[in-house]
Amino acid sequence: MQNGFIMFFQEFVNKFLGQAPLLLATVVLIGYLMLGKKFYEALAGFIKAFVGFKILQVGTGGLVRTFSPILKSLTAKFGIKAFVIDPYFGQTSAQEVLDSFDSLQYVGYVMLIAFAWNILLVAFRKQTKIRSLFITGHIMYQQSAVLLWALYWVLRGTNVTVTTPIVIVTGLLIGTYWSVMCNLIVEATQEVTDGAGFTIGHQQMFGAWIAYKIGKIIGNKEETVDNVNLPGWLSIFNDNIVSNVVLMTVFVGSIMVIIGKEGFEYNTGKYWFGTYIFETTAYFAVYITIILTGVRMFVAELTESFQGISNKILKGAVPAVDCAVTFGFAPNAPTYGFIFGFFGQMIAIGILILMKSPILIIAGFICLFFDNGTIAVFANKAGGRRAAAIIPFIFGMIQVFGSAIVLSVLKDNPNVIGWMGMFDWATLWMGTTLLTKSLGIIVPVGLIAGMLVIPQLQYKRHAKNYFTTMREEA
Ligand code: ASC
Repeated sequence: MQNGFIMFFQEFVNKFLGQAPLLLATVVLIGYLMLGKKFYEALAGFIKAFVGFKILQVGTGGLVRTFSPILKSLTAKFGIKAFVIDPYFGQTSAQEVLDSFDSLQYVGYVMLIAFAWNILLVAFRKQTKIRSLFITGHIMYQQSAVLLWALYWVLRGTNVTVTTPIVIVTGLLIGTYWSVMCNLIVEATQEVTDGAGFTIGHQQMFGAWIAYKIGKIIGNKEETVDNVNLPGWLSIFNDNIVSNVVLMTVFVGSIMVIIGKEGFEYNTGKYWFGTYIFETTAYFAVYITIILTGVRMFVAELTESFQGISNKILKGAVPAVDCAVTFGFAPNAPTYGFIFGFFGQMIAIGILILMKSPILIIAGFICLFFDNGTIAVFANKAGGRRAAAIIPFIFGMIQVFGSAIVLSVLKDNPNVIGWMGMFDWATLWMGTTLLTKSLGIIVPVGLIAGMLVIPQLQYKRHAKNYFTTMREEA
């Protein structure tokens, strides 16, 4: 009986709460019901949120499928054995390592503890000053898995199953990170989206906040990437589909040329190498358009229905959603981020090769595009084109070096094929993992307490607008 219940619970966690579209659609459903909508209206919201999220996933999946083989061929061509910095390579490593010690199921518990902790911190927001609830389901699962793997590995690192204290501490730590960091970026996101009422719940919240702060210093916000009114024929670049395709054909196309025809499997009866390159790189714009369509669809539902939840249990809470949602507010910025972050990463990888580093890093598309794309959106808002170029360039280098450092303590397991690479994971979580290895579980425990101070400081600075407009100016 008891076993049956535990099994059902595990099934529910894995096959429901661990499934981002279902989790989000359910949040929408509950929100609409709380708003007092008719059941069939709530159900319609559930369906649109689910389908919107699935469309988003078709877009992200398509991007990965298009670009992964190119990056892989690059590796194959130059005979490099290395780790990929991409969230799905990080997640795969985490799942395989944990599974080899029969501990994969604990990821679900970590996620539940973290989510419950986030809800609790928002419920007591008068005291905690935390206003935002992290609801990016697929990221919640991914981060729970990767952090559990990293902490477990440096704390135990032997063939024993994960212990309860590690599960609880990991859950509270990742939950604190969600709560504090998506709350930290509320004001900046409001500026970026002109008061759309949500915040970012992703992998570079700390990074986007830094980019926004530095952007103000190094650039001019008036010279935004989207205000580039190019002369004459160049005006075709004002259209983000056109500029995406042109830029991708030049950048990714050059890589494909360097790799050479033999590096790709394509139908030579149907394509010349040139048309194959053009079609492949044009898919970039195709998938971006799909992503934006999906995002708009589910975010529309989420934003409306979330008011239901926040009005009832979490009045005034701000939903924290996928970073791609900000892309629509500065359509050229992600391209800037991608290109300059790419240069930064390539230089850093070159330095690793020159230094004969035992760990080589391979660039991953998600990290290049979504991480630096988001960084560029925030940098652009605060400091325009200059910031949107310089900051992703530097962050690209940090992503490579930080990931190489953390992999130096995690690599000694055959299941490890990569690391997240995203900014917060190359900085904050890199440091936490290394410090935990030398000082023990006291580090994550101390970090929970330390991070909770941040919203208090934030509140002191913006007390007047903190719970109302959440904008920088009154
Ligand atoms: C990630 C991840 C994805 C993408 C997506 C971007 O970190 O795991 O699938 O970024 O969330 O929209």
